[in-house]
Amino acid sequence: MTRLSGITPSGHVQLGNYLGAVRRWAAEREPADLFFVSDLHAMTTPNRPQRLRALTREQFAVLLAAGIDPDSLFVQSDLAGELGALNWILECTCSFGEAARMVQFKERGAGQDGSRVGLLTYPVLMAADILLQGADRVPVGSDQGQHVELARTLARRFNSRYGQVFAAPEAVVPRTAARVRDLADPGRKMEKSSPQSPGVVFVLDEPDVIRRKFRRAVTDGLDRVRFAPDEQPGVANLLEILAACTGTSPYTAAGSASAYAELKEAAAEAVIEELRPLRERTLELLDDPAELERVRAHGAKRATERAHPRLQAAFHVTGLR
Ligand code: AQP
Repeated sequence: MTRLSGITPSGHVQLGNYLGAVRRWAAEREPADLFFVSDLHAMTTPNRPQRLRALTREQFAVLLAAGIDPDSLFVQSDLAGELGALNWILECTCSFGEAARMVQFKERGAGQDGSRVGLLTYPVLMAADILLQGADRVPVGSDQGQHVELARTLARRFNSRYGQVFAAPEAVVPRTAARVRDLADPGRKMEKSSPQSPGVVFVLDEPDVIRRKFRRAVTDGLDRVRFAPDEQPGVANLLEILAACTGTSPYTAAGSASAYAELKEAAAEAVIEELRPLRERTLELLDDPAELERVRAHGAKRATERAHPRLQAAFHVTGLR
């Protein structure tokens, strides 16, 4: 069984990415699991080249610093040639109607003349990411389930049209659906592409910046530290963060503070302690570009070697080579 997970360099890695995904990837990984920085996907929306390059490096360093095995880690664009080739073959396996029916495209791009074609076709590129590496399990949030379903449809259609080459992947829902919310707006999830929000905590934030963001966290007027997500979403978010960083449950965490100020301080200090080794190791790696490049080249070589036989088989059965 091979699981594949990615992170898009659309912003700096935030606390939700770390607690909900990266920390688990490192802790629960199986030998065959694969992780990648999906820089090609970041191009579906406007971005600046220098920023994209810097964010890709930073995310790669964070994944390494979190303890992900260098053998299973790569940057998507390091396989751009192989992915581009398979992407084309899969675009010619996918109908326009199927791509246009993707909910994310309908929400973000449909009907807008200026939206990028890549926004329409990126689920096909995502299928190429999955099929090229032979991944059969793809952990995703509910918003991405439809894309994995498309990858499954394309794998099956390709296999029945040309011959068995690809494993048909399945979406898997991560064990606990942790959703870290924006501290300034607990009605929405924390997102890395909202850097202007004062409620997004980045994993490389200085401790004092983290303290300030928690001090300003939005709570409510009930003045009662209790885990009641529907009634008190801001307080519940703080309790979930505190619990995630101290290895306890939000209900137990509720017993550790009697006032909001105390809870905010406890959550901030727990986050600072949780992130300290990650931050230090990431900064060390970013200070050593040669080592980072060496690990990246190693990951690219391993991923290309894994992809090659499958791509050759796809070329062969389609009559391309
Ligand atoms: N707030 C969150 N709580 C828990 N998990 C989260 N993830 C993202 N936000 C939270 C998980 O992080 C992994 C990598 O995310 P992604 O880069 O693939 O894209 P995303 O889910 O769209 O993340 P962001 O931060 O919200 O990015 P933008 O702002 O670009 O949309 C995924 O496993 C995701 O579930």
